[in-house]
Amino acid sequence: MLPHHYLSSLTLAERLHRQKPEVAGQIYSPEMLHFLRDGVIIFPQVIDSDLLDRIDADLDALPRLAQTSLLHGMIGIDGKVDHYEARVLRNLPKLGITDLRQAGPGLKLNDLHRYFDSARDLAFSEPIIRFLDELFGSAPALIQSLTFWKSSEQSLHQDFSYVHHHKRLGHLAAAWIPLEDISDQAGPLVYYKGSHLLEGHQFYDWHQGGILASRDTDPQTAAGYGQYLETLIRQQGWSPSIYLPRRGDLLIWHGALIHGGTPMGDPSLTRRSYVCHYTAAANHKALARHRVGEGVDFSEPPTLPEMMRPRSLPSRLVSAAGRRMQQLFREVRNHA
Ligand SMILES: O=C(O)CCC(=O)C(=O)O
Repeated sequence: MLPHHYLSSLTLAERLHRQKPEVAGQIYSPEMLHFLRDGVIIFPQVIDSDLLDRIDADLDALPRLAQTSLLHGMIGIDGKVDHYEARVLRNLPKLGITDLRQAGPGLKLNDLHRYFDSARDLAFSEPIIRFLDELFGSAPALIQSLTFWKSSEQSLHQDFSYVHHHKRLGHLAAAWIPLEDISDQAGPLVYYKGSHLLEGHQFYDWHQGGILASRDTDPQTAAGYGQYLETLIRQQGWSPSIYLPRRGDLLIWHGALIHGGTPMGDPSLTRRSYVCHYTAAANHKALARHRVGEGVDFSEPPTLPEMMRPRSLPSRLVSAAGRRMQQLFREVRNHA
């Protein structure tokens, strides 16, 4: 995937904003124009407090890790090497972590929206979906959700290099939802306004001009990325913004905005947050299997006529057919 693939896959809103700002100015909301300029927008106090209470209750009810359950066996985790080597929540005690609150920075619970209605409702809450619908020009689709107890302490990066399981890379945005008021000592989110407006020559070369990171990237190239972004930031004169939200606020960032998690000043502080990445529905991998060219076909694969399905046959015929099949199978095997 080369820079021009990314640039030609940008949303119509962004392409218009880059090429014909006066036209974009007549079509899009002031919030969208702000986002297209800065690569980020903050909506103060828009997340429903009942919804936040519901997710709090679900997270509190995640029993201590020592009392594992099937759910814990399924909830994937990610983050620093020791975390993602544990893979699922149930394995954390092997690392000496028996309570999520004891885990150091970087632990992410993956895709809690698959297990908790509260997390799904939060990912699809109205202020997020309304805004992304305008950005993508069609319904947004959730790619992944991440739940953090503490800072990610994640180094500076742009999401499009890492989150790329969708069809048009330029259709990518994320929501950062604080689950509590965030202290400046808790390792808050940092970002650089305007850093999403990359030109073709400003992309990091991960491999032969390619713009995507992979687990196979050689360590030297991976290490060079952070340095590259630091240099770009210095050259462009972009300055850092630190996000210190209150519970109820919402931040949406562009998939190319440079951002990261700052180091924790006080390691005992939590920084509970819920982060969701989205693309447009038509680009989502789950929908991709229904794509036919630029169209969508939801028809089910053809099935056997009802009367030919085994369950509609009288059971003695089914078992007779089964016995005959086994016999044939034995004959073929003996013959071979
Ligand atoms: O919340 C953070 O510290 C960073 C999250 C992040 O970078 C991401 O999910 O892409």
